[in-house]
Amino acid sequence: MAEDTAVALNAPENAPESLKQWVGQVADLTQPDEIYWVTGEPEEKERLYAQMVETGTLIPLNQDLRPGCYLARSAPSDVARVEARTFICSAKEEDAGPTNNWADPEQMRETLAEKFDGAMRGRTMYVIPFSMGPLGGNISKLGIEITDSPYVVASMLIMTRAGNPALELIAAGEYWVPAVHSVGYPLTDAEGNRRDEIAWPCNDEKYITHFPESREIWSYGSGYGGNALLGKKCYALRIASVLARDEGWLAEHMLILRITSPEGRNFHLTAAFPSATGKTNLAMLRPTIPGWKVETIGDDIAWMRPGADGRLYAINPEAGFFGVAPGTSEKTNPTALHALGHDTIFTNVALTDDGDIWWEGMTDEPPAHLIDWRGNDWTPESETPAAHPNSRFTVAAGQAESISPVWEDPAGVPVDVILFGGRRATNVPLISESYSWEHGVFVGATVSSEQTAAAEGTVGELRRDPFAMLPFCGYNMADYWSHWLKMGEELGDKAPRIFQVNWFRKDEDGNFLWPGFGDNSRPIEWALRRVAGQVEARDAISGRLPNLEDLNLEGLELGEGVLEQLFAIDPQAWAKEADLTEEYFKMFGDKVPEQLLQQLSEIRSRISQSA
Ligand code: SAT
Ligand code: MN
Repeated sequence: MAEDTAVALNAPENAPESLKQWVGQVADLTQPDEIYWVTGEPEEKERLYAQMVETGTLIPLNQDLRPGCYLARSAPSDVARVEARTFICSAKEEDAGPTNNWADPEQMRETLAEKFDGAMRGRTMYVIPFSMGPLGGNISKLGIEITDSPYVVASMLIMTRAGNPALELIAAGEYWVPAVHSVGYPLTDAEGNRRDEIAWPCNDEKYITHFPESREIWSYGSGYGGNALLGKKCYALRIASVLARDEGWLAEHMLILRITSPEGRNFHLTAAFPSATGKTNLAMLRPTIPGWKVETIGDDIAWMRPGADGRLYAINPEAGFFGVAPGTSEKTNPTALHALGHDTIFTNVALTDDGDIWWEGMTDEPPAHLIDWRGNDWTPESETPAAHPNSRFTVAAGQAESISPVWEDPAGVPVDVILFGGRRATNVPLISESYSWEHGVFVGATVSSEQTAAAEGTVGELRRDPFAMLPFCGYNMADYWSHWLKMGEELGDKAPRIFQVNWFRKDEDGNFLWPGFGDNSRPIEWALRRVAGQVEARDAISGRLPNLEDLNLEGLELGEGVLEQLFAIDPQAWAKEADLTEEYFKMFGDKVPEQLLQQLSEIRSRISQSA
């Protein structure tokens, strides 16, 4: 309800009228005590952090060991993205498709109006202008996030290019996406009674909502990660995938690498991997083959657009890494670990007695005593993990020693190779090249992981994660496949080559066949040599496979027959999988593009030829 004593807008002079109007409307609805426009200046950060230390939201770490580093502990009920509470509110249900939660936009607007009514009472409402992608770049896009969480402001300042420069572009008339966020924990009630601030305010009821037609985001009740940092999954994937469909580009859940060969040729690769398949490690790959250099451009999201020369150009729309902490070690990902030495926000990791951080997998031996992510004493005898399994680090991408000098090139980098990975104990070879763009889209559409623990479902069952976009596609997944096919037609022979990789194949005793990590550079090298026209391949059911002698295995000891097992293809098992794919496609009804059904029948004919 609008009050007579409306809060001062405090808008900067260059804020356009339409933006001021929208901010005013959100303020009328949420009734904050004050409005603050984020500038991105260094003093602002200092003030914000000091204020969060005071409320207990941030705990300063030992500043000698980790200068500029802080620990946040979330509420135990607010530790991850909540897919069951994530909604695509398209006018028509079929436009959300069978893989999304759809909600009627009219009804959702009513619900949100109720939830946001007075939601920011007693709080400061922050207005964050931000750019996804380098400022002013032709693939980049702008947004405004309104939030009542200073933790979100601090995180957005790391994860996006936030503040005055972004506002200047908006003032100059650039398109921007509106995004509203509240933790849903007002400090004052309608009668003016006040309650105390807590370290991690949030609400048990959560709504992460997207309106693809009006291109808006409204998020209520959570302060954590992708639920609250609305530039990331909400904008850069769900809303951007809709923009990309309408404007002829691609918004993808992909890392971006620059790889330089010993001869000095630069290749650029993007890669989609489902969760728990080592995507962050690949983004910071340290190749074990001599002479090759790998640089990071992005670790999570790629926006890709055809350039004037007809090739596909990719940017990382983000400015930081919001990475899973547990498992990060000097062995698994030294680059990530080193990036966290200063100016990092850690969320839900454990605290050591000397004011440093620790998580499972960081060292072989856990410290004798810790304070766990809930703030309780912890010893190696404790039955619960010290760090939450989804605990995170938030760090500027520029802090990674692997960051590429071209990572902020507003024009992006030309993509040579697209990789799709899954977590497959069987069937899928170490690397396989798609026969065509259509075949590559089929491979992306059928990406899957085999369930390995009973807790995840039936062991051995395939969990599909098409393009690793299952929770991130803002419209009907089958329409998204059609969009990819259309992009392939436009790119023609300038399209990147598509490969499928699988680091997770096992032998009969359940042991991994491939060492992974730095050695993943070996099959990738083969893919790049294919692009350079330097090696032949042989046709197989899955796609084109390396002639085994072409793989660079220098310095790697593989057991007898292991390489053959890594590339073994059992026609019967593939026939079974083709049946599962046919079943899976049925879920999308007649929206499944004809070309993908054609690919399925081509696989079946390759199977019958080889049987
Ligand atoms: O919380 S995020 O959405 O940023 C990360 C993830 O869950 O993939
Ligand atoms: Mn991700």
